[in-house]
Amino acid sequence: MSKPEAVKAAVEAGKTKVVGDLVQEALNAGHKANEILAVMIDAMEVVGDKFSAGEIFVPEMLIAGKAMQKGVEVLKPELAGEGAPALGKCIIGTVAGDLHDIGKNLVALMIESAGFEMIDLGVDVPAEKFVETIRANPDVNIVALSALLTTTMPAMRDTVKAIRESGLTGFKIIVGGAPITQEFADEIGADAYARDAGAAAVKVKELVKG
Ligand code: B1M
Repeated sequence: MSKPEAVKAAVEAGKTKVVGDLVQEALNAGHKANEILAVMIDAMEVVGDKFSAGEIFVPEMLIAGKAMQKGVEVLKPELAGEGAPALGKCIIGTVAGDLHDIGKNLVALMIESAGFEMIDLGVDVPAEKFVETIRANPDVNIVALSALLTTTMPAMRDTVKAIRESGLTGFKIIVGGAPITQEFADEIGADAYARDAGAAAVKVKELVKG
C-alpha cells in the first residue's frame, strides 16, 4: 500500500491516532500536500457513500471526520504557504442548522493564506450573527458562507437576504459547499461561488481586485 493509500484507509476507518503520523510519513516520502488532501477528501466521499447506504452511522461518520481533521492539522503549514500581501478581512461561517466544518476550515485556511485576516464564526451560525459581525467590522471585504446539507441551503439563502437587507455594504459574499452550485449562488444573490477551497482563495482575490 502506498503512503497516500495508507492515509486514505486510516481516515476511512477513523483511526484518529495514526492519521497524523501517516500524513507526515507521506510528506516525508515526497508526496505533495494537495495530493494527500485529495485522498482524504476521497476517503470522506467513501464514508458518505457508506452512510447513505446504511452501512455505517453518524458516530462512524463523526470519527472519520475527526481523523481527517488530524490529517489536515499536519498538512496546514504545507497548504498555507507564507508571505501573501494583506488583501483585507474575511468573515466565514457555516450557516444555521449545519454542523459541518471540515470543508469550511479548509476554505478559511486557504483564504487566510491568500492574505486575508480571518474571523471564523464556526458552525450553525445564525444570519443575525453574520450581520452583527459585519456591522462590528466595517473594514470587512469578504463574507464567506458554507453549507453541506441540502436542508441548510434555505438558511444560506436567508443569510444572504438578511445581510443584503441590513443595508451594510463594502464587501462581497462568496458561497460554497457540496450541495451549492453557481446557479444557486446566482439565485440567492451571492457575488460568487467556489467549488473548493483552492478555487475560493482564487475567487476572493479576484473579488477584492474588482
Ligand atoms: Co454529514 N452529511 N451529516 N456529518 N457528512 C454529509 C454532508 C452527507 C453528504 C453524507 C451522505 O449522506 N452521503 C449528508 C448530506 C446529504 C444532503 O444533504 N444532501 C450528511 C448528513 C445527512 C448528515 C446528518 C443529517 C446525519 C444525521 O444526523 N442523520 C448530520 C447533520 C448534522 C448537522 O449538520 N445538523 C450529519 C453530521 C455529520 C457529522 C457531524 C457526523 C460529520 C461532520 C463533522 C465535521 O464537519 N466536523 C459529518 C461528515 C464527516 C460528513 C461527510 C462524510 C464528510 C464531510 C466532509 O468533511 N467532507 C459528508 C459526505 C461527503 O462530503 N462526501 C456528509 C470533506 C470536506 C473537505 O469536504 O465539506 O464538501 P466539504 O468541503 C469542500 C467543498 O464543499 C468546498 O470546499 C471544500 C474542499 O475544498 N466548500 C466550500 C465547503 N464550504 C465552502 C465554502 C466556500 C467555497 C467552497 O465559499 C465560502
